[in-house]
Amino acid sequence: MEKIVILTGAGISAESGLGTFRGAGGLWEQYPLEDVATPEGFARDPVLVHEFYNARRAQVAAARPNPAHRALARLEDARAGEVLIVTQNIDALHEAAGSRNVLHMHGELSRALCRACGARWDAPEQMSAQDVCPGCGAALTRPDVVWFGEMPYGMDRIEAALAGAEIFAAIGTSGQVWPAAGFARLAHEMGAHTVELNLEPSAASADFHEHRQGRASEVVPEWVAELLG
Ligand code: BV8
Repeated sequence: MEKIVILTGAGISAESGLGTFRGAGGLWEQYPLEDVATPEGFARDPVLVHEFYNARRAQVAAARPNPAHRALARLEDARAGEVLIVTQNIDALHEAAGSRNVLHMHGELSRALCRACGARWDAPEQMSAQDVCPGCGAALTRPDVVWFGEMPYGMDRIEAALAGAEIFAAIGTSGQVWPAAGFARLAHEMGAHTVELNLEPSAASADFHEHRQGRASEVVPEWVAELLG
């Protein structure tokens, strides 16, 4: 199991130009969460939901990793096999920065899923309700992201990694979405040193031994430089 488990949220991608969810002008203000990030919302209006994710897919296509993503890739290179990134983000900026051991617990914008047969494939830039599954031909495709009320991906793998972690860090997450919001407490209870790197305190701040306040593009490279001594 990896010694360093890092949970990332929208805040690590903010300086790459991608919106966060709960800050001023956050994504959920423009689009009510119930309408675009729940299975019910998708059933009600698949056109609106595809529009929402098509807009984000276009935004992500223009985004580049920032120094925070790159610092985590350096950490993984220096500590081979010892770093796991569990990201709540559905962008691929960790991979673009060179990280390899990345688990997308809320799915990926770049992937599509068939609701009929469960097939997964690389999503086109723009998805529509008329798309058909390359596997079974059903016109029942959806973005391969985890909506509210759906089970996040990789939970067994995540819980095993938290149990063995020596260090647990959370970067750029507000600690308001479960079960990710409970990871710090779990890691803390199982003996890990817990570090929160964020612009401001989060809802989970009490679960962390250490806090490094500032923008990810500054505090994450500093933290990694210290770890690599
Ligand atoms: C589930 C994908 C159960 C789509 C998303 C208790 C236990 C279990 C579940 C629940 C529970 N209580 C409530 C629930 C239900 C629900 C939930 O948590 N609701 C909340 C709103 C109360 N949870 C779920 O439904 C989850 N599923 O639990 O299933 C189950 C059990 C059995 C069987 C079936 C199911 C699924 C949740 C996943 C939802 N999908 N996204 C998409 O992206 O469109 S969640 C969405 O919000 C994002 O993925 C993101 O992960 C998540 C959290 O947002 P953050 O990443 O934290 O971003 P946010 O904007 O909130 O904060 C940004 C932070 O960055 C801030 O702190 C800010 O200060 C900081 N920041 C900003 N700029 C910078 C910065 N930091 C550093 N530098 C900067 N420059």
